[in-house]
Amino acid sequence: MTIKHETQQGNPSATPTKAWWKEAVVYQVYWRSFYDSDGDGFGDMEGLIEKLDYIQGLGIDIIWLNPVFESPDLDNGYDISDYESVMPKAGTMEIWEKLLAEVHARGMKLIMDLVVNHTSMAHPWFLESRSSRDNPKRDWYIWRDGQDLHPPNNWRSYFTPSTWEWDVETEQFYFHSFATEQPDLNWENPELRQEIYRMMRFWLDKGIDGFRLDAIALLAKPESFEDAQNPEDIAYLTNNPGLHDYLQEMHREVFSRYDVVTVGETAFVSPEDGLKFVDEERGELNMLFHFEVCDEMPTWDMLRFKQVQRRWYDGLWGRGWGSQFLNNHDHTRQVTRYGNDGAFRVQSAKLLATMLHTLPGTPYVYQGEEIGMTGVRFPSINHYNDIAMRNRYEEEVSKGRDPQEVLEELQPLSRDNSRTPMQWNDSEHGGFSSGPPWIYPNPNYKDINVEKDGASPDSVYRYYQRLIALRKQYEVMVYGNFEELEPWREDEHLYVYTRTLGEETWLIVLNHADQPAILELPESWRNQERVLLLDNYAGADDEIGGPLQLGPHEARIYRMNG
Ligand code: TEU
Repeated sequence: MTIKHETQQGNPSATPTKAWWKEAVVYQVYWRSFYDSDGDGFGDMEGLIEKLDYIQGLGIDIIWLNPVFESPDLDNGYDISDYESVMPKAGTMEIWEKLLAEVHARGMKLIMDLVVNHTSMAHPWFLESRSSRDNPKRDWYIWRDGQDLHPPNNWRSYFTPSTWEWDVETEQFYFHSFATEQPDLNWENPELRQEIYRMMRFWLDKGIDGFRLDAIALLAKPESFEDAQNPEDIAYLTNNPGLHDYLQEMHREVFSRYDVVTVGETAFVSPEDGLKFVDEERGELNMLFHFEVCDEMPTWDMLRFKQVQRRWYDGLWGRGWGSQFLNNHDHTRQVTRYGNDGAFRVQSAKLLATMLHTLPGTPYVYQGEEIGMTGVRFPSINHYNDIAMRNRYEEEVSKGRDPQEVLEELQPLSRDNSRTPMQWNDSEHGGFSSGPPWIYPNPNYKDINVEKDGASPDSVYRYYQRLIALRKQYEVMVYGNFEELEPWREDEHLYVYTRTLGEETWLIVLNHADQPAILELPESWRNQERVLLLDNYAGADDEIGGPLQLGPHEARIYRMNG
């Protein structure tokens, strides 16, 4: 089979092909922070089973489970030491089987988070590989001679100043894109690839419904590891030649044989690159997470966000599929970073949700956003768990920088912001665990928790329920063409766009601001019959023919000529 490498732009006026995973809403469960069933301070799969009705109650279709494989847990499960067993912290294989059955019994699907760019250094494969230069698995990892004990090049990793670690046993460096304890697999080795494909089929044959593929754009490495001009710009770790050959082989050997969904975590991709991963003609992945917002937009910038949405809609629509998210286990909570987690927290949480669920692509709900959970500021580095943050803190302080200044610099984007325990009620530890949690809870759990949200007439959870129910009722929310209304294209606060499918037209109006706004619809829109399908102020609509008077962070969904 010839490898298809050519790719075109998307087709903005097309109607996409239909698929169950395009119509779905995904809920991400960072299980270690979700619910602890046995009081050991860690969330676990038994705890998740106890809360499945809560997730199903939202109208969720797919659960994305962060890694549960055996692991020393230095990077919270992203350092796998056995792909075919379960980390005792999370539970047992029997409990995993029960979880899968309970998810399916509720009509939901389960996708597993799988890390195949690297393993833990405790993985038996790596222990063999590092045991000697002529070990049969030596080439399953990436080993290079240095230059007079210096690393082969000047690349830095995501978590350390160098991607190379010296191994005294065999006197070579091994390559790691993340922590020293996470050696990269050598995807050039066909035997390694086949072993990964066999393992994937092992899990798919158990009945899972797909994979979230971790750091999947990093699989290929360059022929020669030349020095980077700017080692801080680590994009060189991604999208190297040969990547798509591996993904097309993976699709042929694994995904093509099952009715499953695959979503790639693809950092540093543009829409043009992205289409290579998800073009339905190419047989690679079904959808992707790009990071032109979460990696490159430190705080809210509406004009930049609009531009990113335009780029990706024009780049993928009609040919490939994308996702919508503004937080996950690596990125701080959206209402804090991109909304207003103070006076307008509830309205802002609902506005952001309305935006993500009405823009093109599959929406991903990260645990806790459905009750408007916020980021956190712990008082010292010792309160933080995230290996990425702790490594960076040490690196910066070792340069002689003021520790408090470094701490304050790293706090806003620390991954721990979104990893604090799920806040179920106002009892100790937020009802997450009967024992001290593995990570400090956000102190605001007394005010922000599932129980209190549920008792509120302004419940964020109930708003998500209504938003997700609309998706099931109206195909336009999934397959409708996207178009912004001209007068507000360059507005820094108002986001006004339509979704159109056949005769069905929706108008979405968002006022992303702490101030009210008055919106004069264009003549052609002003007098049209309309139905207010959803409004996060639950107020009456304005008179047809008159202006729309929007409160701070007000979001509305209209069905025009409804
Ligand atoms: O993250 C990969 C990674 O750090 C980057 O792709 C980053 O996520 C992206 O640029 C968005 O910020 C994955 C996991 O999500 C993360 O939790 C792990 O620590 C990491 O891989 C290593 O497995």
